[in-house]
Formats: sequence, C-alpha cells, structure tokens
Amino acid sequence: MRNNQKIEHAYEMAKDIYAKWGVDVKDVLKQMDLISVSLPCWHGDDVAGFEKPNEQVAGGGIQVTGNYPGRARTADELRMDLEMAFSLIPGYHRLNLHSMYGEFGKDLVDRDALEYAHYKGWVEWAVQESIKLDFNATCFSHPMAASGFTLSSKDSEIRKFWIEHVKRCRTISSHIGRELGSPCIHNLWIPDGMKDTPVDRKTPRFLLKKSLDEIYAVEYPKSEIKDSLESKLFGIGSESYVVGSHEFYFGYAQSRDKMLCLDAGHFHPTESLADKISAILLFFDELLLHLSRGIRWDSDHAVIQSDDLLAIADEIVRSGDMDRVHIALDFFDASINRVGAWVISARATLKSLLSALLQPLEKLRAYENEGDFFARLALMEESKTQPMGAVWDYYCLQKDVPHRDLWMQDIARYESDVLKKRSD
Ligand code: RNT
Ligand code: ZN
Repeated sequence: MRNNQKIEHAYEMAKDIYAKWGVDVKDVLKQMDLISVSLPCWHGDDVAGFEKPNEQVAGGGIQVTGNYPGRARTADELRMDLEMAFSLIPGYHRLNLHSMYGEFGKDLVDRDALEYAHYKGWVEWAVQESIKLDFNATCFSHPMAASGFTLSSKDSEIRKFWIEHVKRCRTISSHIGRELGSPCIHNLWIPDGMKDTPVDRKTPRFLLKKSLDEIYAVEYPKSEIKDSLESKLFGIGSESYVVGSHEFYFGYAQSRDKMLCLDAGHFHPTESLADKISAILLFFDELLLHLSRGIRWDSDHAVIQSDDLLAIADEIVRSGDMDRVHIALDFFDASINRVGAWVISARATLKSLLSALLQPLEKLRAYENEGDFFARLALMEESKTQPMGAVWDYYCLQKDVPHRDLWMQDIARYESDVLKKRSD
C-alpha cells in the first residue's frame, strides 16, 4: 500500500470507530475548516519590532530568553518565515500584528504618528497569502513607558501620548478589517503596574478607565474592528499590582460592549482558564483567547497539547458556539527554531480542537444528565486513546500539508537554507 492509501485506510477505520459513538467524522472535519488561529508575529523576532532595527529589546515585563540563530530582522524576512510556517499548518489562518512591526522606511516614526500606510505592505501580503490580520497597540518597549505606567499614568502628557497611539491603532485596525473583509481584532494590553505594594490602587484604575473611555469614544463598524482588552495577574516589575486586572477589564468590557482577552499565562497557576469560558460566554457575545504555555510563571513557551490546552479546547467545543471564541496564540521562545515553534503551536491547537470535536459528546451528556458519573468518567477515559491521529493525518493530507512528523524535514531544510545564513 502506498503511504497515502495507508492514511486513507486508517482514516476509514477511525471513522467507523467514531461512528459507533455517534460521532460523524466528516462533519467534524467540516467544523475544523471553520477554525482559524491567529499566529503571533512577535515570536518571529523575539518581540523586537522594526522601529529601530537591531536596537530594540522587549520591555514592560516581557522577557524573551534564548539566542537561537535566525530571527527575522526585516518585514520581508518575517513574512518569508511566516509563509513557511503557514505552509505546514492545515487550514486558513490569521496573523496577529503588533504596531511596532510597521514598515517605517528610514525615518523613526513614533507611536503617536502611526498611519495605515505603514501596514499596507502587510495587508497586500495577507491578500496574496489568503490570510486575515489582527492588530495590537504596542504600549511597551518605549521611553514613554519607562515609568511603568502608560494609559494609567498620573502624568497627563504620558497618558495623552498613549491615548493617541491606541486611537491610531484602532483606526489602522478598522482600515485593515475593511480591506481584508474580515473584522480585525484590536487587542489592548498595557504593562502598567508596580513592583512593590502601592498605597493607592484606585487612582491608576480610575485614570485607565478615563483613558479607555476617551479611546473608545471613536466608534467603528464591528464588521471592520472588534476591540478586546487583556488583563494580567502580575508581570516582571509589576509583581505587587497590575492596574489592568481581570476584575477591572471584566467590568470595563462588560459595561462597554467590548471583548475580554484571556491569556493562559495571566492567571494564578492553579486557576483554570477552561472553566472561565462558559461563564464569560453567558455575559459577552464573544471572547478572545491568548493561548500560551506558562511554566512556573508567564513564560510564554510554545503551545503544546497539554492537559490545560485540551481542557480549553473541550470547553470551546462544548460551548456549542465555536464562532464566538477567537483563538490567538501568544508565545515567544528564542531558544528553538522559531518557525518550527509557530508550527508546533498551531498544530497542537488544531489537534486539541480536533480531539475535542471527536469526543462522544452526546453520549457523555446523556450519562451526565442521567447522573451516571461512572459511565461519564469511563467513556471520557476511553475516548482519550481512540485513533484521533488517523483523522489528523487524513486532515493534513486533505489540506495538502505534511502529515505526522514529515514537516520536521521542511523546517530543517529551511533552517540550513535560510535561517542559518542570517547573521544578527
Ligand atoms: C503580555 C501579554 C501580551 C503580549 C503581546 C506581545 O503579557 O500577554 O499579549 O504578549 O502583546
Ligand atoms: Zn497575551
């Protein structure tokens, strides 16, 4: 049997097994086609950006560790790396751009002077590659953020600067969304907080609320832009106090019809992000996730099929409203091949969703409703070892991307042909 035939054969067998549990695999694959994952552009160059080539180091509590060769130094290099990554991920996906990745030419364009023109190259590329774009204001790695405060600063000049920045980023986002015919999610994360115990936790939060109201006073059609706000528990340099906490943004987003962004690394390690999804979807129309993998802290390791990720995928699927949950990845790891890390993370996310979609949900629900918790647990356990891999291989084949570990050789070739030749 030729390899493709073997994959098809294994798929047919898997389809029968799942059918006995009431799972229609063909239908599952149709649902897989509707999923898009937004890849973090910032992982490709260690969150440096293109404002001052070779000078920028991530700030605002964002720490990138490792010195693996081959980081992208220009927009063209970053796009080339992304094309490589996208070619190894089944389906059509999105790119999450940060404003510091504009194409600024020779001039230094400060954050309060950004224009759509600086991102036109990205939009043209996105059209060519059939991907969509999301966008982020960059409120860190900048002298105006050196005090540790941006939108919540007590200095009105600093607040003014960042308000202007975020306003411009929203205008750019809506323009991008209009051009690409897909709402561009504009996510806002700010580093504001304190290393040591503050006396006044209230004033910065009051000021943040005021700044946000000024920013969002400008309205755009939701067909062009969707706004989200990302909370954090603590950061490096903001261990004792983060202005934009979960409660702050929950209240803000709820009362202003905005989306929440939950980052998997931004909660207490024993807190379950998966558990939050069903609660939030009762009170919000949509939700943005930053899937990440924190190890001991918000370390932003590449995403893998961990128990945490599987639980999140289960909850997305079980919500019955997959289209209300937007999935973005947020990690940056300079210690391994960066292009490979994008692929590992996106494939792990898709595989976790596939495994959730293949679960015998109807049966499990019935057991739960009957109060048969033994049967629920037993079937959940048995479903873990069913031939999900055969369905995944077939899905990759169908989408014309390498199945199993075959893509590793493409990464190795790209590394020796392209990445190793870059000197930093
Ligand atoms: C930081 C947040 C934020 C950033 C990106 C680069 O802790 O997770 O989402 O990672 O904006
Ligand atoms: Zn994040």
